[in-house]
Amino acid sequence: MLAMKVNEIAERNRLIIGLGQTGLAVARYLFAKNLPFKVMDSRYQQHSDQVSGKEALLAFAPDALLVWNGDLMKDFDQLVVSPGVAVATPEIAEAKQFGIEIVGDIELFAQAVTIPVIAITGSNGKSTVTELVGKLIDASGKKALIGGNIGLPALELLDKEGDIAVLELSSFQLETTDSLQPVAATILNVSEDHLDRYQSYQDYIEAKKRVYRNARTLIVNLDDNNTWMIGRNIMSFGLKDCDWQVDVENQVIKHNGIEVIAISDLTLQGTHNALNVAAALALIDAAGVVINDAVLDAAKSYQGLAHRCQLVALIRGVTYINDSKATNVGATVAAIESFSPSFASNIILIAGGDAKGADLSPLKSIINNNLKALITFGKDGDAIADLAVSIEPYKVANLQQAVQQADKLAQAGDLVLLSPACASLDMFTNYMQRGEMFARYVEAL
Ligand code: UMA
Ligand code: ADP
Repeated sequence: MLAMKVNEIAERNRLIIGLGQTGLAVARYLFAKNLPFKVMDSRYQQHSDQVSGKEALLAFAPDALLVWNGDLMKDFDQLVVSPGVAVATPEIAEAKQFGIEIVGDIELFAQAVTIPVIAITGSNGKSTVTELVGKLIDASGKKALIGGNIGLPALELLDKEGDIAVLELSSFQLETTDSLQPVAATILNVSEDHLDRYQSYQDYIEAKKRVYRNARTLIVNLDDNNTWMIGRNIMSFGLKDCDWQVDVENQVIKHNGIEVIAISDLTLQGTHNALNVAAALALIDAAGVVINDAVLDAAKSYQGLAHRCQLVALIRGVTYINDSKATNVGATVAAIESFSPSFASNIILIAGGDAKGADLSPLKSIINNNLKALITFGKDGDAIADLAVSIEPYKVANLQQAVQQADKLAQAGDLVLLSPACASLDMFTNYMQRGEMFARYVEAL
């Protein structure tokens, strides 16, 4: 049982900040340990009911929820801050100045976990690689527990039986984590994201690099120097000659120069996904998992997650793909690059939403060289449309109109790709709702 800890978590006067999934998991964890805690959420200011976890919390801790109050924060020993709340929030920054310790849920997890941890971060591919690593470990005969930013708070893994914990970690979670000692840690790739939360791109990269602190083996992407850290125990993956290479010319994945998987045998599509498979194999290799035929078969048959380059329908010869999880420019570039060999210039891209302050210019050449048409919508849709010079962009008011416009333009053999390069939150609850709405509008055609 994971709950049999070596390091018993110390009793402190704790304040949980944020009552989403994370805050609730921290509260449940401390409650189960009989440790004191209170909770504040910035959305709970004037006794409003706008806080998702409120009812669930009050069911077991009726006095725990306090109204947001910066002065009161200074009465606690430790703030356990949810990833959705910036540590730079004035009240939290002030408490920190005052000497209050700031941690996150992953730090509490790190202090309690007793099984090896694989830690995965990066701008894109985290969830895919996390789930895949879990499946590969399971195929090897060991039991993986997956959690973190992928959607299951890490602390909830502590009650479960397993041999290796596989954590997807966001830059936000890494900012408040010090004690994690992964057996293997990776930054898969870095491209601009979350610049609404960071003062600079470099700050975002530095947050990601915290995953390597105390890691036994660092898994770096040889093609992306922002993922490197010099002078440590390193294993590499990438397109060039390295430990786990995606050899595009010969269409194989190689380990130390020897072919292990033909890319055509993978169910996942695109070079970016072949790199995800190479990274996953490197991670389990570094964690000491034996890579046998069952593991390689699991890699080949892995189908990927919904909303990531997912086939929605083939209607009158037109392929519709939902890549709603492309919430940054890097993901959209990867999607178009992976579909271009099959669809040449027959790609109709639907993009737009909240660009989170990112530099959109890396989309420019791909828009002008690889697309048949561009349809934009949402808060930063116009900024994307402005990048088009060799094609005339279509600016529409919403996703439904975008799908209808795509239908008017599409001919048999074309690909209609929803890959927004933006967050969905200006018009949808989340990327999943955006992807589901896309599928619904497509089905109605
Ligand atoms: N919020 C406030 N005030 C508060 C607390 C939250 O306004 O006091 C807002 C935040 O700004 C945010 C939302 O509420 O918009 C939820 O924030 P949260 O930290 O409470 O979210 P959780 O429900 O705990 O979910 C978090 C991660 N969310 C974020 O990092 C924003 C989830 O990642 C993660 O799955 C979950 O913990 C379990 O570990 C989601 C995410 O979008 C999928 N992550 C970002 C990404 O992948 O790009 C980093
Ligand atoms: P994350 O958890 O980092 O957001 P996901 O696996 O959920 O990553 O994929 C998010 C988006 O990034 C999807 O649009 C997906 O197609 C794309 N993607 C996945 N892997 C990569 C990669 N290695 N490089 C670039 N884009 C990728």
